[in-house]
Amino acid sequence: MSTTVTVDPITRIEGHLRMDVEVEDGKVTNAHVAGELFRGFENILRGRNPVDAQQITQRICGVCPAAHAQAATLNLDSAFGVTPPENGRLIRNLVLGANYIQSHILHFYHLAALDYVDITAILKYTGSDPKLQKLKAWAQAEVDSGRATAVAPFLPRYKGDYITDTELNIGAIAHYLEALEMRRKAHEMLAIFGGKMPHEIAILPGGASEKVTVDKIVAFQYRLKELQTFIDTVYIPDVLAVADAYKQYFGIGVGCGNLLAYGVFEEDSAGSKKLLPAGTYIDGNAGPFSDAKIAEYVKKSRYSSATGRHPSQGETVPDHQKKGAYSWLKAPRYDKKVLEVGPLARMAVAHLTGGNDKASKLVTDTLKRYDAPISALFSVLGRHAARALECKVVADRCAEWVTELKPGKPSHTKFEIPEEATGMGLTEAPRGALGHWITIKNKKIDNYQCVVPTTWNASPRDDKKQPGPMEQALVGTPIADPENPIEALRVVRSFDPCIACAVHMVTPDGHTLSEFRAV
Ligand code: NFE
Ligand code: MG
Repeated sequence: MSTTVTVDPITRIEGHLRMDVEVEDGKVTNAHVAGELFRGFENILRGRNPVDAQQITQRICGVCPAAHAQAATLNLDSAFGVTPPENGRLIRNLVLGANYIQSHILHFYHLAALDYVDITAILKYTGSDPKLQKLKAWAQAEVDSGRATAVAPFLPRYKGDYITDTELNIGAIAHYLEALEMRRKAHEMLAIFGGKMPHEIAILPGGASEKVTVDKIVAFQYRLKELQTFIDTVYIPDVLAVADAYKQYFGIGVGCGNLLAYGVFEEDSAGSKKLLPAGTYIDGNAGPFSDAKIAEYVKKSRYSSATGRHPSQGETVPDHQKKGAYSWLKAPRYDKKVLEVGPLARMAVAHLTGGNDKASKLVTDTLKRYDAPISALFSVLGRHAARALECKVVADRCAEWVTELKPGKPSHTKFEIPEEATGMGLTEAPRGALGHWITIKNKKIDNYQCVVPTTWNASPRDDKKQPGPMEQALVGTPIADPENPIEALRVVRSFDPCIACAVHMVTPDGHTLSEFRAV
């Protein structure tokens, strides 16, 4: 007999995601994931000055605004026919790189680790670290209060096979706190060249508005050095420690097995060479990427607009009562196939195409450590490992880019808004392939479309009934106790979903629809 397990909303991710899984004989046999909010940004952009897209699209999300700024700016660069000077290109890479570092650390420590680490171990702490003592005192007082909401947001939680070694748990909790500090430093690093975080203001069509000075270079460098040390000596070892304790998760959460990367971090002003290359991996073969093969399907999505459109021709007409539809996410497909995006896609494409030797060596060495075949990458642990290793690749390259900046040289090339033009901006957000498309008429935005990473990964079934990558990854997941589906949540969270990016809700008059508190 099968049981349907619903988790809505899934906590410790960005935004609202719902999961319905059917469990039979202790395994997931079918899965639906759904974005529960409408994101109307495409419609907000119509009729506005094209340059506003850089600012407005960043409001899609507070976690990855730098990626939206980058996609919008590349989109406008292509529509306006401008390219950035060297300083502009490097500043863009440093701003986006700082956001990658912050986002990957956020995901592992603050969104995913508590699926494995037993946070209640803090009550057993006997050491002298003042931060841990303070956390213990707070947790103890909360427990003693006996309130139903005590120790929120850490408790209540699903029961599960958490790490039992107290020392390992306490060490991980200490790193949880340290990671908060590290993220602050990464935000500061971004703000040095981006003006502020979130929603930076310095990346513009034609380059960047910040002037390069020696003090900014040094301010960036000393923070980055600390982050590099944290990545090498804390983050990567912690991911490997979780992998050592949960080796079975190299075989859980496999997914569609197809990967897509648009490529990211321009290594020349024309953008023809990227640090992490564009490419695909489909049905076991690595191949090139062509944007012409992208289309968004809406049969099961709450839109009445046309299905199967290339994003440059895309429409966003919401239809909340559409029959048979179950998600506010569209279903992007590549050549009609289901593809996963994200750090795993980027690192695997870099490895398989030989596009980045350092990434390739890190992937090979990690697989060797576990005596694992390349197929082991398609898993919960494969995604976590790829994210941590990518964080190192990006941080180490940022340390080189910052030394290539030239104080006193320009960061920006002038642009003019054309009467009519089309544009495309393809980049990679921390969570995967991100594309913006624009049509300009009378110097105003006539159409704007964003296809974001989580739209790919958490997409619903398409017109051919093919489930999305996350839906496919859930099938086969062993569930020890349907009342506590922690294993399925580990699969979902390994993708680092952000539904805030994938959808969004507004009312025309800005009224509050309802208020609630999740405990
Ligand atoms: Ni809201 Fe985003 C990233 C983008 S997500 S976090 O990374 O673009 O799908
Ligand atoms: Mg869209």
